[in-house]
Amino acid sequence: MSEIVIPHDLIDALRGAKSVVVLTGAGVSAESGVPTFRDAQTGLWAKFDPQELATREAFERNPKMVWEWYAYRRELTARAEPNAGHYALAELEGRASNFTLVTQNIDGLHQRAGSRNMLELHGNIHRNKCFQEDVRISRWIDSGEEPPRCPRCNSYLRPDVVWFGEMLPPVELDEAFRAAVECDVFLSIGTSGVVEPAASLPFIALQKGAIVIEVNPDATPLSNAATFRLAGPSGLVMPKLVEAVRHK
Ligand code: BJW
Repeated sequence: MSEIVIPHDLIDALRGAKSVVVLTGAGVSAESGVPTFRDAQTGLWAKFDPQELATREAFERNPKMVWEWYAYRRELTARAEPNAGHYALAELEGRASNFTLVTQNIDGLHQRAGSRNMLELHGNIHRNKCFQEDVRISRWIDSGEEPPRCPRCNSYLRPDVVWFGEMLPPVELDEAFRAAVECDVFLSIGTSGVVEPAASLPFIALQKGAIVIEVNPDATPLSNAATFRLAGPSGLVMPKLVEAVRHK
């Protein structure tokens, strides 16, 4: 990989920004050993398409299989540690006057790295809710059945994540759109940019005149439109970028 050079104009924009928004995706956790969503699944799950497991219909058809897929990923993310990219973002939050981290990730690694002003658009794998009533449930009786049953209505429990065809949490979504409209610098990091409505956020920021920076080793639908593209892994690029903002 060629050396990543951070342009001076980009550093100046970040240092002068009154409001910074960062959108993250699964690529940010790749260097923590969490597979990205669209990467080939590993081991037992290699033969399943994740896009066909992350739906209400899949859960209705085979609740035990979908629950076990999430149990496997919950354990994987619980064992993972935040990487240099997560820590760089937590530091950037401390340096920017008005900073919003919008994440599509459900793994909780940003929080563990110290990020605070965060919006989780697709939920969190470490929480559960009732499939029927959609209320969060944190305790239940473990009868050994999988999925476990809701202690209120006896329906199945499911992970508190957003599946295809489901609405995103409205408060977080509104706040993310408002932040994208108002920011002067927007970073899109480690996301393929194919899942709506999150994929629209950098384009809204661009339309409103923000500087948009993409960090991703691979090209995405945003790459040609972005003001700056840093083609490399976030665990390498983000510490460099924050270092450059720290001392110019
Ligand atoms: C690195 C790296 C390194 C690797 N460093 N980078 C408008 C048009 C068309 C369709 C729709 C639309 N509006 C809504 C839809 C339908 C649908 C949708 O968008 N479908 C598209 C796939 C076509 N959206 C929805 O259904 C959403 N709901 C909704 O809009 O409700 C209203 C509505 C419903 C129905 C119809 C119309 C309106 C809900 C979306 C929920 C997404 N949920 C998931 C699963 C969460 C739980 C789980 O994990 O199991 O969220 S899907 C999955 O994709 C997950 C992710 O958060 C999300 C985004 O993926 P992400 O993070 O970008 O990961 P990858 O794997 O795609 O990419 C990784 C990237 O990292 C790559 O680019 C790598 O290069 C890069 N990378 N290493 C930096 N080291």
